[in-house]
Amino acid sequence: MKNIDPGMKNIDSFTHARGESIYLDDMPLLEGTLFGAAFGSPEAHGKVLHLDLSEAEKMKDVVRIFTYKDIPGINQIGGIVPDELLLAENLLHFNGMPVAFVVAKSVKAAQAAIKKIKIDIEPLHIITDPREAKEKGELIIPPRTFKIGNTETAWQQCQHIFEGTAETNGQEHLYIETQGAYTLPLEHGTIKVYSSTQGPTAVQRHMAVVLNIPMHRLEVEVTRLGGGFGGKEDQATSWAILCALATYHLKKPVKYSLHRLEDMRMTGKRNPYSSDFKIGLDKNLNILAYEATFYQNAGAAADLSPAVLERTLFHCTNSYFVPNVSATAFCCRTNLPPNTAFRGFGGPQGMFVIEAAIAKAADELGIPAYKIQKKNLLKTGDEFPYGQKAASEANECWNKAEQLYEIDKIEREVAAFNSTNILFKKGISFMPVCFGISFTKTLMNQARALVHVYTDGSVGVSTGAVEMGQGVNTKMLQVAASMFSVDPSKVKIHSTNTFRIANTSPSAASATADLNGKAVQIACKAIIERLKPVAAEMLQTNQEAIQIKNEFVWTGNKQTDLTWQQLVLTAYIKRISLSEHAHYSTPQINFDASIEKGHPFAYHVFGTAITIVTVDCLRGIYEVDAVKIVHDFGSTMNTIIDRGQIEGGLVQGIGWMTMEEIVFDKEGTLRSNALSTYKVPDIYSVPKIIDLHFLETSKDNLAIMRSKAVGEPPLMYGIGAFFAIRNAIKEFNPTATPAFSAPITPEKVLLSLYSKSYKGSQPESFKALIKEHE
Ligand code: LUZ
Ligand code: MOS
Repeated sequence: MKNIDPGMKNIDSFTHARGESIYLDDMPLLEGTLFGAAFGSPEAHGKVLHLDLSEAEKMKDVVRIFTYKDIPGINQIGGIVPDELLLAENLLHFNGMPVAFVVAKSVKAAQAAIKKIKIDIEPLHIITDPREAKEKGELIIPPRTFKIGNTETAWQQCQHIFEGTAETNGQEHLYIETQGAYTLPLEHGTIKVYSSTQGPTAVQRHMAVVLNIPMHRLEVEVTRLGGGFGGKEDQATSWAILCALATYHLKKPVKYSLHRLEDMRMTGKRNPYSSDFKIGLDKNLNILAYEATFYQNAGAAADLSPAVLERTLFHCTNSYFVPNVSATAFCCRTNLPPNTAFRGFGGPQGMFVIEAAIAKAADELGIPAYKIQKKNLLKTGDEFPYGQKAASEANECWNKAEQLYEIDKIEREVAAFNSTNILFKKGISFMPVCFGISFTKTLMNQARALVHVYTDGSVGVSTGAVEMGQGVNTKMLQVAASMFSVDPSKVKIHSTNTFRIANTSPSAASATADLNGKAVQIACKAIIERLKPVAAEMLQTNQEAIQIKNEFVWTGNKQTDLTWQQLVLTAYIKRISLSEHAHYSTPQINFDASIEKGHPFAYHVFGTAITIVTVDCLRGIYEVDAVKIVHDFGSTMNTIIDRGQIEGGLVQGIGWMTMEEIVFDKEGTLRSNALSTYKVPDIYSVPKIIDLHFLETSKDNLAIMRSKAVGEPPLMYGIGAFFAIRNAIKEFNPTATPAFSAPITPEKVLLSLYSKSYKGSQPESFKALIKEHE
């Protein structure tokens, strides 16, 4: 073993910058490749009366159009609940639901044929609102409740009780690379699948069912994705199976890479939630009781929503200890595209609601929210509503942030600014985050790695991890290089392939580096243990004295002349195996859903963000001046990658909270269906300052090389922007009570600034403006 270099660059950075990295759309195509396009339902809910493909089939270069009737196996792709068809049969459940798959000799011909498909539909009632779905009994799974203590009796001890509602909208994944797949026919009925998926095994498993082909004949291969963010954890599957269905029938390579507009219309997004809360505090601001009811908008099928819902419950108290909690969540079926995993996976939606409850209490009590937040932070040993106990203190990051960033000074400066400015107001917020690491479904917490040492001393590593820009391949390379103590250039991370690594969990839940990295460690260790006796024999010493360091064999603390490469070659000549396939499963985790208690997480990641914003009170627009973060990394193995995850997650969270506004009309048609109508953060909306302190903690943890998972937790720092903007609005209009409705777009800000109850000291010109507005 040697120490890793935490300053190592992402191994893809140069090829990315030069445009040489290979994505699905960069693959050279085989001769005879055909191109697919899906025809999606034009209505959100209805019965198919007649589907007329005749005109489309006659179009030039159209080869064939497939419908559910062409499926040789079972028309079913539901992962958790079997409620999702690959291709619609008689009922249409959302606008964009795939009905037919056109295959043609060019992309243009396929797209042209789509326009010639005719469909008669008998309309059915369309539901877009999760509360309406719940009223009508449209629940995908029975409701779930997490409980600790007894809220019923606790209310009586509360000095203050506040209630309210909170809404969070969905979010487009907007991966730079859209969904897509390329399938090739191989011999003996085998199909090779190139898919832009986070879950190669999910693609393989469902494809096996739909095509009625055993999994061992479906080779799913992934080099890298241009982003996933959860959108390709489950929803890459259908596009790959559609291509494979055509390959199955036509024995030809088939490619489909979705147009951005198709991707936005036909794929699911972050689940919107509508929630009710009730919070009770004693006179010292201790939160004694909390109740929440979550109405999750699942869309038209379960997809991953039941698991997302579970994570909402796991994170419903964020970083706070609350002794009496009762939280219930409803998984509501609506006529929107099935919503799905999105960075944070329901956690952010749950956390937003308790932050809203605390803000509401602060409003009513006339105190800053941070007084309540700080008072109630988790301490070591505090029990979460699901039974696990906190293993560290949430106030470690919080206190460090207060000191390091000189919160007193920030507050003085903001107060001075606000007292001297009328049209611009600043707001501050604290956002503590506590996020559980592990798939909440215990069985998914397993991974495998296949490590080969070649006779020239170079090393090849395969795992179940999918590189999607998050840098997992770099981390896997660091692990293998440090285990063998060889130069990083000696290690190559291979593509993810279901023939090399079987039964993978998706790259998700922030757990990919932990799970796959530990499997790499185990594999490398096994090979080293086989090399040591070889070295001992060559050096005429005992194997306990042998160490491999910097590509040399050492005995005791002395370097010998025996090189790594000589050792490897000798082992080969002696017919010792230089390959290992290893398995890792996270120890100590369990969860019993029948009582909703257990120890589901390997560990928690903590952090605190201080956000400072400026609101332009004439226009309702705002800027994020600074986000100052203290984040608990355990001990980071790669500062560049981890910083990238923190900054990217933060900005994505700010986008969700402030500007990304998904609009479906009452007919279930997506109105924000292009980048012209859906605003994502650009370089101008990034905070002007992002300060990041790497809090290094010495406690043992189950993370890879003690470097804690970093993919999802920082997204939730973005929630701070919502509350900072809200606080700035209140500086301008102290009686304003901006709704807990995210995103807090400039339109909503403007309406709050000049809400009817405005009593601020405004200039004369404003009085006229306000009058007009009323
Ligand atoms: N996916 C999943 C996830 O299947 N289970 C999880 O717990 C999870 N958590 C975060 C992101 N994706
Ligand atoms: Mo994700 S939301 O970890 O695929």
